[in-house]
Amino acid sequence: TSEEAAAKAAAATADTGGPTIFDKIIAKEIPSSIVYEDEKVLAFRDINPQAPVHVLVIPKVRDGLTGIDKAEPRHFEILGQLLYAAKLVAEKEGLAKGFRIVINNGPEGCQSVYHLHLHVLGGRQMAWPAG
Ligand code: IU
Repeated sequence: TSEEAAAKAAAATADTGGPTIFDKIIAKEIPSSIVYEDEKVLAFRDINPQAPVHVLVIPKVRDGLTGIDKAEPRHFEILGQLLYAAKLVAEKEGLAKGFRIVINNGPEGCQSVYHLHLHVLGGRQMAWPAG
């Protein structure tokens, strides 16, 4: 609904460059349901799932990537690793019929956590355009 969309927009916050809740998830100070992990990347279930499968894929080291808008050539490798990890997650979660990868950026993009993350959504029919 438009009310839900407005609530999501209101929840969007600004990029302060400070630590985020994801640092604690990476450090395992806050428990999360981990779906995939390697040296560089962590993937865990979103606490407020928007689809039967909703997994967040994040770099373990933020290195300035509060959002995709901060990407620089030095990030080329980790950006590829994140996208590849998202594909592995989709495979592992059995999303053979399709899925969606989303990056929200900035207030108008409804970003609420300023540590780059890919949303992997699936397990239901998606609509287009996204709200
Ligand atoms: P966004 O693209 O910045 O809006 O996505 C942030 C996501 O992080 C959002 O879907 C939240 O439900 C999710 N999340 C989480 O999984 N665990 C948390 O402790 C917090 C947010 I805070």
